[in-house]
Amino acid sequence: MPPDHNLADYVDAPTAHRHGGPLRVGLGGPVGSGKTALAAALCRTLGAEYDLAVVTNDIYTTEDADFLRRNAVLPDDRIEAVQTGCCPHTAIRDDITANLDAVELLEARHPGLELVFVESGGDNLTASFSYGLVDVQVFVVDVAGGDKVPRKGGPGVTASDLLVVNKTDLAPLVGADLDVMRRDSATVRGDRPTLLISLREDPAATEVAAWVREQVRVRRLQQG
Ligand SMILES: Nc1nc2c(ncn2[C@@H]2O[C@H](COP(=O)(O)OP(=O)(O)OP(=O)(O)O)[C@@H](O)[C@H]2O)c(=O)[nH]1
Ligand SMILES: [Mg+2]
Repeated sequence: MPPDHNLADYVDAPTAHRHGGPLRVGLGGPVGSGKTALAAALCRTLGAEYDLAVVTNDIYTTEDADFLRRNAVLPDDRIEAVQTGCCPHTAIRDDITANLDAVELLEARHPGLELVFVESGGDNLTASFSYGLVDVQVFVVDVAGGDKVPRKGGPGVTASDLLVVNKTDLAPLVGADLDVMRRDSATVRGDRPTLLISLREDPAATEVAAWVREQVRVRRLQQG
């Protein structure tokens, strides 16, 4: 790859919701940025509105699925864990078989399924989902990593359908300037949306839930 080439160019382009069945929403991002906390929040907020389910990816454990079950955000039979055993991005981009199997299992178990969240294992700024696995993808970074993160780019930051900058409550503690994060996100993402949130302060993830509702609405229109 030429050194000045943007990795985002290598992300396969969205194919206008090619899947039948539920809308599949990928939740990716660095380790600890709040992907599981966001999945839990979205399940709590949207669980009564949609027939929904979650797939979690962990490298060596089923920790995230166990967390969701423990917190009873959804009935157990709507939560599936994939143990990747390898780099998280491999299972969401290169060989997506295990994740597709998990989604299909959930679809078979719940024929009316409308919405599936697929949480990637925590990775780094180079991770992104194959659009063979998800219809839209959310990339979650956090304020604690420093306000330089958005301008460092990477396909998740630049090309995801929604960038979430989580843990804004920590900004004063780590000296992060939220205006810088907002400005740099807009610069690298163009028209793609970014939301700065704190799941600590808004455990319902109100704005992200509204974005997901809009994605479901668009999908229904496309499906006729
Ligand atoms: N202060 C603060 N902490 C948060 C917020 N959101 C999540 N956390 C905490 O951040 C830690 C990591 O959150 P997770 O949801 O497990 O992050 P993750 O991205 O799923 O982590 P991995 O799957 O291990 O990559 C947990 O201790 C959460 O309670 C937030 O908005 N503010
Ligand atoms: Mg997690």
